[in-house]
Formats: sequence, structure tokens, C-alpha cells
Amino acid sequence: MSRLIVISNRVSAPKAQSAAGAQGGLAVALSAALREHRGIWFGWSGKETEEFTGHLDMQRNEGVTTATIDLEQQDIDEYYNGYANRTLWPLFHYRIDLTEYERHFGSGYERVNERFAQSVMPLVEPDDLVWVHDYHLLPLGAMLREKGVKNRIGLFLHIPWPPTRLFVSLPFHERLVTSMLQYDLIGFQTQEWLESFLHYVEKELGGKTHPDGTVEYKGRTVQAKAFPIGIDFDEFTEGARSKMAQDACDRLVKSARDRKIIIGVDRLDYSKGLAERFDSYERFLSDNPEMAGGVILLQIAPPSRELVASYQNIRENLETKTGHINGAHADVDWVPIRYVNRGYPRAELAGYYRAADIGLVTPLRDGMNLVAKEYVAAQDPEDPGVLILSRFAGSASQMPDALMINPHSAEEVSEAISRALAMPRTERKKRYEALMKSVREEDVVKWREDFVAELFQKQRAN
Ligand code: GDG
Repeated sequence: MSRLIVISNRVSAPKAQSAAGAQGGLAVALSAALREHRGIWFGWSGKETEEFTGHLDMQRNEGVTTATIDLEQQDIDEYYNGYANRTLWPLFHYRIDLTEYERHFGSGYERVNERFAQSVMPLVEPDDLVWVHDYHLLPLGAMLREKGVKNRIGLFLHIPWPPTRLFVSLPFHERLVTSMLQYDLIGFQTQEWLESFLHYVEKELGGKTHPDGTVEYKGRTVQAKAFPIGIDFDEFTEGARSKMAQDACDRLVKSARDRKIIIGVDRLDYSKGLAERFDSYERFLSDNPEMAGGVILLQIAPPSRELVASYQNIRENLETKTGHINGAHADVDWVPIRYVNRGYPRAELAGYYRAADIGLVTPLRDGMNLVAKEYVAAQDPEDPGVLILSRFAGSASQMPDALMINPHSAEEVSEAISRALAMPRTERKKRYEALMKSVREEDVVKWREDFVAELFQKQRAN
């Protein structure tokens, strides 16, 4: 078995992940992958240094070797808070209105990718498979190639790939995608994002693409393919059976005092459609006055990327909305929205999912969305809740038995809430069983194994 070198923006030690906090889906998925794989996880420590030295901090933690570097303040501003989160993230989530096209972000992004390449080089041995993650590091493979790395290198993109018409608004888009074609394998979450990428390569670069995702470009052959990510099913369901989960479930049910519970769990991010969700919930309350006092929405939303202005705006906006909705609809003994800006340990979260009659997952655009899968995995098989899912989440293509909605339509979401609350147990069970099958079978282990097997198979062709 080849050794695996995983490279991602941040490395988070497995231990830290069981603690409370806003662990993104990426960290959760990678720790699961690395626990069982002999290998190294390389990335930024999250720390700042006066002057970049490339010094590697190597640690071994619960079977995973991590190697991290520190970055300079300017690196963090331009690469992380700049190009990654002010340019690529909004653009790839179809929000060109929020996308900032600053040249110095682009040069900082290239500089940091170069620093990653330079620092990880000494760790790479001839038979290693190198697996790069996400939009922070799109040109890294090409930079490793320039330094003579001949290993098989794969990229997995956790977020959507935007339609060509939006993507071409990015200055130097050709250069970015040409560099990506130095990977051997490029993985996307869904067929839809894969097709957008192939469309771009064909229309804008004049590459030749085949129905199986093979791309031919200037003498190189690259494989592009969809690998839908899943949850760490065993770990998650074990947590869901724990005492901590049971206590959390009991606590929430007790505090709800026979009211129906709707749950939302999301990083505080504009792509998650939180403002639209709150509007839809208000629409539901207005359309169904008899439900006043009979339902609560628990929204758990740990803050993220707080140095980026659009994230400060969404936070303010949600605070205003919550205040407005609660002010307009609450009664002395009932508050319609419980809005919580903090993270909880995973097992506790599982308990809250289980207590909820509805899982409300309404992103405007999402690469996959693991919360939808976690909600299903946490349900009581004998009396499961109902998943309401945005058709714009990558997970929608694997979860057709959810109540599918358009998150932009408050009416549609409001009707779905009514339907879910009235749904007979037999229908809930039927839907749950179908959903659970894909959540169980298409889990993070399968995702990792499929990607690594495909990468291993690909003979480097250049
Ligand atoms: C990116 C893509 C893709 C949330 N609050 C708490 C908490 N979380 C955990 C959830 C879930 C994870 O964070 C969020 O994952 P998502 O998939 O929903 O979203 P992103 O963070 O945007 O992840 C996404 C993913 O990468 C994987 O490829 O699915 O499309 O955007 O696991 O449970 N965890 C804990 N406490 C919280 O309060 N412990």
C-alpha cells in the first residue's frame, strides 16, 4: 500500500476535533481518512509568524503524523482571507456580487501555494500518493511538478465548480485551470460540478473531454470524476448512541415542552441560506397561525471567517432577523427561534438532531452538505424525523427521499414544513430507510477508498 500525503489548508489534530467547536466538514472527513491510513497530513498550523522559514512542525497524534508550517500576516490576509475566502469561495458559490477581484490576493495565493510546495517537498518519497484538498490549493500540483515531483497527485474540490459563464469573470482563469491540469486526478462532489468543469475546459481552453471525465490537454491526460463525500458513519452513529447524545436529546425535548422541533446546523456562512431559512420560517408562522406556540426552530450557527466583511454582514443580518421574528411572534412562554452562535461536541449535536422532528437544510449552493447526512444518521429508526433539503446542495442528488425544496421560495419551504409536521410515521420511516441506505453505504470510507484507488490506478501520463 502506498503511503498517503494529504495536503490541505489547515491541519487539525484528531484530538481537537472531538472538542466543541466549528469543525468544518473537511476536517471531519480528513481525520477519518487519516486515522486508518499510514501517512502524513501537511498544511498551515493556523499560526502566524514574523518571517516565513518553512520550518516543519512534525507531530504524531492518535496514529496520524501531522506536519505544519506557520504563515506571515500578509500571507494570511492575501491567501486565506483574501483569494480563498473573498474571491474563490463566493465565486464558486455563484455569488459574483460578493466576489472581490484584487490582484494582490492572487499574488499572495500563488506565493503561499509556492511556500506549501517548497515545504512539503522534503516529505515526499517516490512511491507516495499525494492528495491535495480544496480551493485553497488549486495550483499546488503544478508547483510540485515544477519542482520535479513525478508522483501521482490528486485534487479533491469540496465546493461546487461554477458554470463557465460565471467562472470567466475571474481574472487569469485560464492560468488557474491550466495549472490544475497538472494533477493526475481531479475529484468533484457531484456530476453537476464535474460537468461544469469539463464544459469550461472544452469551451475556454480547447481541451478534449470524454464522457467518462478524461481530459486531454496539450499532450497530458487527466482524469476528472465525481466522488461524493459522506460522513464517518460508524464514528457518528457511535457518538449518537452515547450518554452525552442521550442527555442532549432529553434536555432539548424537555425544554421544548411538547412543541415540535426544527433544527438547523451550519457554519455561519452566506452560502448556507440562513437568512432565507429564517424568512421561510416566518412565512410558515404567518401562514399557520394555529402553530403559534407549537413549534421552535433551533439554529446552531458557529461563526466562521470572522475577518471577512461579508461574514460580519451575514451575522448582523441574522441577529436583526432573529430579533424581528422573535419580537413579532413570541409570547410570554414561547420564543419561535433559538439562535445559538456556538459549536457543540459532535455527540451532543447528534442528540439535538435526534430530538428534532425536522432537519432543515437550505443552502443556496453547497458542494455536498454533511449536515443533511448527519441528521438522517442520528434519527430513531422507529420514529424518525423528516429531512427538508435544498435542491442546490450536492447531497440532493444522493438523497431524493428528502422533501426537496427551492430555498429561494419561502412559500415552498413553508409548505414543506407543514407537510413534514403532518407526515404519518409510515411515510417518515419509508423515507428515512431509503435515505439511511445511501448515508450508510456512501460514507467517508468509501469516498476515500474510491479516490485513493483511482489515484493509484492512474499511470502518470505526461
Ligand atoms: C465543506 C463544503 C462539504 C457544524 N456545527 C457544529 C459542527 N458542525 C459540523 C457539522 C458538519 C460540518 O461541521 C459542516 O459540514 P458541511 O458539509 O455541512 O459544510 P462545510 O463546512 O461548508 O464543508 C461542503 C464539506 O466541505 C465536505 O466536503 O460537504 O459542501 O462547503 O460535519 O456537523 N460540529 C460540531 N459542533 C458544531 O456546533 N462538533
